[in-house]
Amino acid sequence: MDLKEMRPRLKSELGISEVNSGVYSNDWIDNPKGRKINLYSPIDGEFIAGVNGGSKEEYEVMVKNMEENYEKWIKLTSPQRGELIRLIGLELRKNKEKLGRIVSLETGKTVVEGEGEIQEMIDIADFAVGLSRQLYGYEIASERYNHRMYEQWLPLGIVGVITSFNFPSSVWSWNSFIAAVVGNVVVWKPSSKAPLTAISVMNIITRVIKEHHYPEIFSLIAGGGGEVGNLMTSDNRIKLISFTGSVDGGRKVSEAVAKRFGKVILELGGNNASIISDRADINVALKGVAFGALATAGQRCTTTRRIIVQESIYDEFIKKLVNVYSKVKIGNPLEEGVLVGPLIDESAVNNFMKAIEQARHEGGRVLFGGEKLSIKGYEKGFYVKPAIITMPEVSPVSCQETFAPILYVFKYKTIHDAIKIHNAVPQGLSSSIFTTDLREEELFLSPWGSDCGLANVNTATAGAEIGGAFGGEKETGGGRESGSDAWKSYARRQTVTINWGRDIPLSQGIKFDIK
Ligand code: UN1
Repeated sequence: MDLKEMRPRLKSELGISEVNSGVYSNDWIDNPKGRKINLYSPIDGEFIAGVNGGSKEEYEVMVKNMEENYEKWIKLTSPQRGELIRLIGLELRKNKEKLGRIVSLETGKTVVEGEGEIQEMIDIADFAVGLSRQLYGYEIASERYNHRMYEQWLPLGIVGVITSFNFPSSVWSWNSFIAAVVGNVVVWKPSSKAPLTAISVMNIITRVIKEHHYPEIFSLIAGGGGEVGNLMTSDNRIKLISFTGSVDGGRKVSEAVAKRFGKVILELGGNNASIISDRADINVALKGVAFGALATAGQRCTTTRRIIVQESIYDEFIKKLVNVYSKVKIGNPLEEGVLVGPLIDESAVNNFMKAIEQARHEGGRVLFGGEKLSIKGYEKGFYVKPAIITMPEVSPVSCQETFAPILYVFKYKTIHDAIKIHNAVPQGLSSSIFTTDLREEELFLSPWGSDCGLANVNTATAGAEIGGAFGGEKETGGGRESGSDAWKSYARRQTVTINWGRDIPLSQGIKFDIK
C-alpha cells in the first residue's frame, strides 16, 4: 500500500483535514485555542495532520454541555441506551477497514492489528448492548418483617476517559460503551500521540448520534503536556477517571482524584512474563512468546517482557526463539507479511536503546537484536530490531516497563523458583504459563501462584478478549474494565430498604417505642 496515495484518501474518507479541531462538544468546535499538536507517522516520519487541542474555557463549556446531556440521557431506559450502542457498532463495522488504516498510519500497527483495534470496539459494543438488559442487582434477605432489601446500580454522571496511544480507540470504547449503557456520559482525552484515530472515531459515532436524535453523550478534548488531563482529574464534576498509561502518570491521576474523593480506574504498566516449563508443548510456547513479545512492536500493556525457562530446555528453547525472531519481518506495517512495525516515536527508540544499555550493565547478554534499524524507503521511521536478552537474575532493568520489544530471559530449576521470579516485579497485569502438567498449571493459578490480574495457560500474556474483566494488581493500579462485571465501576451502588408493613420494626432488635 502506497503511503503517499493513502494519506489523502484516508483523510478525505474519515473527515481528517490538514488541521483539525480536537474538541467535540455537541459539535466540532472551530479552531480551539489550546495546545497545537502535529502528527507524524511513525512509519515514515512524514506529516499526517495537525490537531488543535482544547483550552480551559472550551473545557468548561464542554463540561456544562455534558451535564445537560446527562440529564437527557438518564431519562432513557438502559435498553434504549443500548440501542444507540448497537447502531454505533453497525457503523463501526462498515468503517472497520478505513479506521484500521488510520490506526496503522498514526500508531504504526500492522494492518491486521489496526483492524483488530476496531474489531475490539465492535465486540465491546455487542457486549454493551447485551449488558444493557442485564444490569442486575442482588436482592438481600431482610431481617425485618414485611421489608424488602435490594441493591441498585445508578449512573455516576460524567465519566472521564484518558487513553494511551497504543490502543487509541478500543480502550476508550471498553470504558465508554459500558459507561454509556449504565447511563453515564463521557469526556475523552485521547493521547496527544494518537488523536487522529479518536477524531475519526468521533466523526463516525457522532454522525450516528445526530442522525438518530440521541443526546450528545460523547465528547472529545485533545491536549498535551498534561493541561487537559489536570483539568479533568481535579474536576469534581467528573465522577470517575479511567486512565490508561504509565505508573508515574497513574500515580498523579490517582492522587489528584483521591483528594476530591472521586473514583478511578487505573490501567498502568505491565511487566508480563511467561513461564516455559520443561513440560510445555514447545511449538505452542514459541508461538505464544513470539506473539506476546512482538505484536504491536512490544507496545502493549500486555506485551510479554520476560520469559522464565526451565533449565533442562533452556538452551534449546532460546535457540529456537532466536530462530523465530530472525525470520520475523520488520518494516512498513502496511506491507503484507510484516509482523513488526515501528515504535511510536524517537523517544521510544531512545528508551529502547537505554534499557538495553542498562541491561548490559546489569549482566545481561544480548542474544538477538537491540539495535536501531533503517528500513529502505522509510528511513525517517522509528524502527528497531527486537531484543532477546538473557539475565543472570532479577535486576532493576527487568523490573521496569520499557514500552518496546525487549524480552528478558531467566532460567529456573523448580516451578516454585519460577513463580518467585515471576512475581518479583512491581507490576501485576498479565501472566502466562506454558505447560501440559496439571499440577504446575494449577499451582500457577493458586493463591500462591501468579499475582497478576490476568493469568493464561498455554497462551500469550497479550491478546485478552473483551468478555473478561481487564486490569491488574500492584503498580498496574488495580482497575478493571471491559467485560465481566466491570460495568459496576461506572455505577454507584445503592442499597435500598423498603418497608411495606403497617409497623416499623427496627434492625438489631432495637426497641424505640414512642408514646
Ligand atoms: C493495552 O495494551 O492497553 O490484551 C490493552 C491485549 C489487548 C488489549 C491491550 N486486547 O493485548
